[in-house]
Amino acid sequence: MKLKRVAVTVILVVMGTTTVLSQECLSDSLRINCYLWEGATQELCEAKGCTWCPSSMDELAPSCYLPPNYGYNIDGPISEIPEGGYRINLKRSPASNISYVGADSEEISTFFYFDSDERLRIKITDNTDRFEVPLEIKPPANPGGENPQYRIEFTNNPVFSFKVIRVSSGAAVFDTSLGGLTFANQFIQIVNKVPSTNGYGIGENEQLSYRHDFSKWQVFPIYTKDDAPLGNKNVYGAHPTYTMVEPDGSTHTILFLNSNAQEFLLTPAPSYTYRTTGGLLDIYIFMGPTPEEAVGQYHQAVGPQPIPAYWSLGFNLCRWNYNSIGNMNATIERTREAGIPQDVQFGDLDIMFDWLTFTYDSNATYNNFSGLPEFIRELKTRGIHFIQSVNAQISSEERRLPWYEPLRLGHEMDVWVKRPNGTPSTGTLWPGGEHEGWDKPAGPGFGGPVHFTDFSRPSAIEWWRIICAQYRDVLDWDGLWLDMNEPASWVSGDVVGCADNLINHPPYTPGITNNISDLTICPDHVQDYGILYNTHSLYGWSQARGSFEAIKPLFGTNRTFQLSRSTFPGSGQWAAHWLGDNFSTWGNLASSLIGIMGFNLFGTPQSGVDICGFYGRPSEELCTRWLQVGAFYPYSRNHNVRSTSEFDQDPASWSEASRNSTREALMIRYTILPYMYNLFYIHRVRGGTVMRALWAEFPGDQVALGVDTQFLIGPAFLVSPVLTEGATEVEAYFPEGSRWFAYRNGAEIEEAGSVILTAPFGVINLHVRGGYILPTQEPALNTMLSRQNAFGLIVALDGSYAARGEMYWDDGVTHAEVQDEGVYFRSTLLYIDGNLTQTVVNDAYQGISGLEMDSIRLFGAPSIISTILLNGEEHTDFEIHLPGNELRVHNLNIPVNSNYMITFLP
Ligand code: MIG
Repeated sequence: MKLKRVAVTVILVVMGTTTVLSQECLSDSLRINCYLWEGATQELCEAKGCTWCPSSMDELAPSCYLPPNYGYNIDGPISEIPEGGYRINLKRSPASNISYVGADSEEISTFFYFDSDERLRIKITDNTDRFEVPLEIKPPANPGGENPQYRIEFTNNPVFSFKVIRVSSGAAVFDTSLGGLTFANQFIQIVNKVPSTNGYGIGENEQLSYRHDFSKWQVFPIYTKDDAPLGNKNVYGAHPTYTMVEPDGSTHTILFLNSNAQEFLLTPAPSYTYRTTGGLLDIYIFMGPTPEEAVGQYHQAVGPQPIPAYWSLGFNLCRWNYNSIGNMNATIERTREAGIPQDVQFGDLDIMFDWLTFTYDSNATYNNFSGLPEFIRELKTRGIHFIQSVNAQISSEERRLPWYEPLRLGHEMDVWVKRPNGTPSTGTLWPGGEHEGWDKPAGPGFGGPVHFTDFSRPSAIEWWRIICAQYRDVLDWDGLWLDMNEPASWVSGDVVGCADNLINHPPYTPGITNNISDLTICPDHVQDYGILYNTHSLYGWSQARGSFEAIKPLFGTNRTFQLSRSTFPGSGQWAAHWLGDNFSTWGNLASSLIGIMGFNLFGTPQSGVDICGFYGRPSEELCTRWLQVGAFYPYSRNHNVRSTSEFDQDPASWSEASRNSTREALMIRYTILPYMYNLFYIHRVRGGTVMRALWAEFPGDQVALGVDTQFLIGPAFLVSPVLTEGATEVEAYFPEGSRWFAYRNGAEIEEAGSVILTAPFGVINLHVRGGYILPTQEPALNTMLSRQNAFGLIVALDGSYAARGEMYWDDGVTHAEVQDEGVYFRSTLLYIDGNLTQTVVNDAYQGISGLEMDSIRLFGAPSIISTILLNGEEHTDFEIHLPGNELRVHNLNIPVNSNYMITFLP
């Protein structure tokens, strides 16, 4: 057997000063709630065996809390496990007979798996056959390892607890010494005292600050739900993961791989108290140590997003209720006439016949979409791609038969989620509802009956492939919009209700909206991979995966695109994400930054929100500001609710001043798209974010840790938007020790710290960070056109007048299985001592030949440049722009895929 790779220290702590004598009250911040329900009294509390003591200072702290002898004790010798690591068997402590909900496991085991130097897995289970999430966690990049960044310490006094310690600093990144470990059939709890309060992530919910607030005993509930993002409610996705910056700036990411209804409680200890209602504890710790490394290790484990189709990174237009091809076309036309780029057009419910998914209203029965197939083909010749929304809920009304193929074939191929008695689960949704002037009602019983596709069943994937192939023969869509996949329904449970049992009505429900069958399938209904009680929050994840597998072959060697509303760790492998039904408010504009940065942590970098807001009518000012910000979302789409009082909010529907603003912002997006594309390449091969907060680059900067009103695209492109009504300036933060240049004229920020920037109506502030080289391309009205244009570089120098960058390029369309086939171009770029060099690393994409690198913008040179040598020959076509002292070089005409050197002389 191999030698131990990780030192395990057993510390026998003699009951010391931290353990409180029986009559004293435990300080508020260290308490673990012992009575989970409302209305705790001394009587109820003590009857349970818990400790009662009214909280002294903090009104939110529990008065009824666990005594120190609650938990598990080590039982028998510690054994090594073959995968590398240790197993510790535990028995419930005889000193405490407290049980939260009953059915506690008397014997459990904690497994420490030393996956790699960067990655530790901790699994806690009662060794019975419990549900485990069917996500394949990828093996670590460097398995084993001899030099782990962590070590583990544990103690058995007064009960078992452990610490995962960062070797380099001594910080405990996971520390269970506050107690509280619980393993019951429908209630599992672990309390993790954390080393700082700089925590980010956990979702999906609307968070009003990016950095978590540990002072308010706040709960982040997790259970996928079709609900508008309004504060700490559980909404569409489930992401039990956070990233934390430690006191010395080292950063780790932790995943709690579990799909049951669950919650994180943030306490002032500070701790993340984690509770789930099933499955087991399967915890992955990614040690970083830089923020991008920690997050990147997480992405590599759950599976990163493939490099997106290039066109999907252009501007997307969508609206619910164009109601006719005429309106859809008018929007596209006015966008083009305004000189505003567009790469994608969406179709929503209104194109369908009677709201039946996989149809279109060919005879203009409800809405005039006859001729849609021809219209879509025509759009494509102009470089506009088409994406159509679909639902996994299929109308089950008898009257649809025999002609409605999704239902007929679905029955035949047996693809539905089932009731315990084997008949298909039935909820209700759009199809079958009235049409004229009818909006989504609040109560149950509206719409028509639907069955739910079981994407964990192979026959369902096959069925989906057949249905999608048939649909695509009719409408030549390029990708699918997977909506309502929480899964949503308009009845709670089933049209016949849910059985009264402990699965449908568990003893403890986390702080989710209403209950676990609210507007969705009954928890005791079944999919191939388990009961919905366990799999509910995996539904959208399984649809994205199954649908991707089904439709991928339809596109041959080409990439397709999926946009999924419900997500779970690993979803990024198959779908991009938008954050659902937001509101046209300034507040929602501001929280969009937090939401999208969160999804970049979660592994779906291609995320965005409905620009200008879904519900409600934005003012021109709000929509214009939002379009300026949305131009830099990794995924950029304008979308709008249907409404009885019809109104448009697409960019060309506003005044000329607004259109000018949008055009400029989106043209900048298209200009820097090669830089953004390279970030998606990096995400694919190493993991990491596309949109990130300043702390991701400056984790040691105390101010940067709290900034969530600005964001970075990659390491080098900073967006400082206006997020409040009427503002014409913004306060922006520029960290010490870095240089920043205004994107538009190269003017340097003179002093680091908080800076007031002017931001008149049409302007969004953009800065490029010194030390970086950004590949760019001349923009155009869509990427089909821009991809034929000349490339350029923005070279922004750091304090030692150096910069570096890289470029990835491929055809943007065929599958770029980068490691396997290598049909791509890649180069590194370096500026040092006045010499800019490109070194080609891989030159296997033929389509790049013929394209030129034409222009350079140089920011921050130490002195005015007077001579430029291109591969040794003098090049005279350049000028200096004052006051920014930006150097602009033109007409270089260098083949993009060549090794070159450009010398800049004073
Ligand atoms: O019941 O397809 O979030 O973007 O426009 C509403 C109609 C269904 C919800 C999506 C929204 C979409 C809408 N859908």
